[in-house]
Amino acid sequence: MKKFVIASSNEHKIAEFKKMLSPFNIKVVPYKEILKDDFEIEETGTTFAENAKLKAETIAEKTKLPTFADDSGLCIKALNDEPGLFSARYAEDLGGYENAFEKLNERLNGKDSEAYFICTIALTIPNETTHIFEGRCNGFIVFPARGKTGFGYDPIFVPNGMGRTFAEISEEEKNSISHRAFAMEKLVKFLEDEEKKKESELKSKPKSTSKKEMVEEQISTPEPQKEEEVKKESKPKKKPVTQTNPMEEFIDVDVKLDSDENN
Ligand code: ITT
Repeated sequence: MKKFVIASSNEHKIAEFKKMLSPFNIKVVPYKEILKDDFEIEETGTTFAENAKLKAETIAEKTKLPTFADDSGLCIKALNDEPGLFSARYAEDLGGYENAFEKLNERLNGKDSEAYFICTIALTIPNETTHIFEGRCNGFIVFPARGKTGFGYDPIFVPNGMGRTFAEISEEEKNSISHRAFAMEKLVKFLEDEEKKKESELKSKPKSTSKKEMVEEQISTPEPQKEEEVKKESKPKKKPVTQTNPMEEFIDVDVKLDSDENN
């Protein structure tokens, strides 16, 4: 079982990620379960990727564990992609989602309601590069709001080809077509590719050819000792200290990130 810390305080997002990643044997641990000090990460970025990176890197720095974060939002084309990056704050400032729906209805005033949800995930492995994965779900906005499942803007968003809002479909259905699911799919593929790369590197590695390995071999096979020398060794040898890596279960996949194509 691999474990990743999630740098999010949004319980709905955390629940979606947990469900999406469990079939891949990946456990998602909210950062608040690990870090005792209660603090919020200020989202000062100007893009979804910047904010996701900021969240993942801040928590990875504090926990020293592989961490991912999602920055997401609803973009309405006729409103210059608003509320977009400020989706959470837009609803907060208006006193909740019901008020935000009302405001958006007023602003759209019957205009074309083409929209999309976007999700950008940043994955940070401590001391390595941060990788970015993006997913989108295209659809349109409907009023009045419909449905009870999901969260946030789900009751006013109808994904293309669905006919029902994100809040009218099951969690499983949403998790198979959502912006978050598409971004997560890319992340999982990346992990699988890294694992395959690592396996084939191990297989193709020639046995004991490098200088380093020859030296190591010499160190591990010392000259046989003379009988007298063996007798002189009266002191018992110290027990070898076996070191365990506290991060082992978190880095079950030893992700080697030496390039960042998505950045
Ligand atoms: P964290 O930063 O702690 O993860 P947050 O909710 O503040 O939580 P964001 O800054 O990424 O996260 O804001 C995302 C907002 O976009 C979210 O609060 C909703 O308003 C909206 N949103 C994103 N994905 C959504 C989804 O699947 N369904 C409905 N609304 C969504």
